[in-house]
Amino acid sequence: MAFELKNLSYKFGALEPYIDAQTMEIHHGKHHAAYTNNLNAAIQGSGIENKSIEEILSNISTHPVAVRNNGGGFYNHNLFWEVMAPGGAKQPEGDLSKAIVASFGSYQNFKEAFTKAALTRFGSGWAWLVKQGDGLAISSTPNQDNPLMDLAEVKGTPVLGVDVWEHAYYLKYQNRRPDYVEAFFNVVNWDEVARRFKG
Ligand code: MN3
Repeated sequence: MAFELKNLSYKFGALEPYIDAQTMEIHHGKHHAAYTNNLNAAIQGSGIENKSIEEILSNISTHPVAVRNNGGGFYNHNLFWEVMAPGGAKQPEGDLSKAIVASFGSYQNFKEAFTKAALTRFGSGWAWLVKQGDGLAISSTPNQDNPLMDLAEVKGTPVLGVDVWEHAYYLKYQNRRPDYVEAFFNVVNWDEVARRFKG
């Protein structure tokens, strides 16, 4: 069973004006599609075709770099599309909100720390909110690495991630990564983040 590129659950333009339709269309239809196709090519005949993506990532140090790059790209973008939704900003609620306050002191502190992780990632990569037991941590990873990987510095289950590759924002924001990350907070789907936190 090959890995498949899922359609978005909303239209490419649904996250306007924060993330533009053309960026979404290229990001999903070209970049994510390429990671998916290249992952399938990389695992063909390797004996791991029937493993889940999570299982593959948990042993990623034993696989070729093409599996690391494209398996990460496949997983990370699946998460990214789902932790965004149209309809305006909502803040985290319930157990997730309590965990954010317990781990970072306040929602505002969390937002500042997450933003800093996104802005200080040199070159291409991701910033993450990571579940570790009942608690939460913030990290960033280079390229298409993520916290599920056995070689990640900060390991755990990613519950929120922001793509800071230039392809995620350059058409609308050019070099202004801070503006893009600030805009991202307007489209976070906190219900989905809470679902992932609950596990
Ligand atoms: Mn991307």
